[in-house]
Amino acid sequence: MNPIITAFERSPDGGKGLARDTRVRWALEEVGQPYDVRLVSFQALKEPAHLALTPFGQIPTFENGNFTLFESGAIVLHIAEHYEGLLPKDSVARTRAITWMFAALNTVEPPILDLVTANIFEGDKPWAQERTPLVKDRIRVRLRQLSSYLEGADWLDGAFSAGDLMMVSVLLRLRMSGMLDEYPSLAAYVSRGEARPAYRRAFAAQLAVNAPAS
Ligand SMILES: N[C@@H](CCC(=O)N[C@@H](CS)C(=O)NCC(=O)O)C(=O)O
Repeated sequence: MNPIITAFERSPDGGKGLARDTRVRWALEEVGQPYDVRLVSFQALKEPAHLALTPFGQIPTFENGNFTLFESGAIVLHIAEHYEGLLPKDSVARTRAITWMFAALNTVEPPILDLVTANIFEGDKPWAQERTPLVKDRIRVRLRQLSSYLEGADWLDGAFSAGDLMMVSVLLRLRMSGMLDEYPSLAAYVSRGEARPAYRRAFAAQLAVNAPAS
């Protein structure tokens, strides 16, 4: 039986691939593991059947028989550890790749999420216009650091890994803001991720749900 992941029945981004099921789909595609998807409405997210999978009532979740997981980072790590292709075999290199997953989720993603909050959820608040430039500056600090770390390398630490998968997924959230284009090497890094056949299949699969061809 295939693992089952959950995704929005209708993603607020209309199929831009920003909902976090895309990173899980991408990981499964990279390792060549077929999967099934259970689509969940916003209402169903907060109902007991889904809350039994995650106390936070969010997507994505992952089920494999009786084994269940939530949190996109934990799910991608699980996939990377159980199937070949997303983590190096050498234990030091493996730990470094996992470190990059944490860096993506814990150091780079938070200010990017702040921008989403500032623009979408607090856009009508009186402080929004003053706050947005501050949030953008905090993002730029991370982009500058990451860009100088990459120094033209294709991937963060040698071969493509789950660390890159997570970092590219996080950076993609900035595409609409135009901020990535301020850092051409990062924009190119993200484009390399998007060009991977596994990413393209993952993107197409979520798009088929959210913007089905007429
Ligand atoms: N830290 C969690 C965040 C999950 C999350 O925020 N999911 C969003 C979609 S990308 C969601 O379900 N939002 C609906 C809600 O929170 O009610 C993860 O990485 O999986």
